[in-house]
Amino acid sequence: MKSIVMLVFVAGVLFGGVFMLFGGSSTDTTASLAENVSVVDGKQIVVIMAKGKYSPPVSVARAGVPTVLRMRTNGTFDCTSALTISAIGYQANLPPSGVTDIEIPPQQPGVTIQGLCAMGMYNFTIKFL
Ligand SMILES: [Cu+2]
Repeated sequence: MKSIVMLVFVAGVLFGGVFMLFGGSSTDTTASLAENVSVVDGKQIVVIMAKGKYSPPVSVARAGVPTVLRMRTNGTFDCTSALTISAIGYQANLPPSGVTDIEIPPQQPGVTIQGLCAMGMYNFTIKFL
């Protein structure tokens, strides 16, 4: 009788462990990342378009890996091209059309980085999970 109780207990721990293992690992796969976030050669690339607004306005990225913020412009003559990201001390004017890569060092989980236009009207955020 004692051994049956023990067996049920062991089985419970095993199932619980397996459930936690799979439950835990599924949360950090690329499936949970936004469409504009990809991982290339261990670096994650977050693509954001600047034109009249920043899109997408919110991105979810992975914490703990080096990140490239890839700003795209295409006939952008509004102030979204004057970009400030104070968390990393970045401030620059993006070209009217083109691609600007901005390096973001690995971030802690839970950190949100915000990009802001020169006049503070438009912004985007990247949440690191
Ligand atoms: Cu602005």
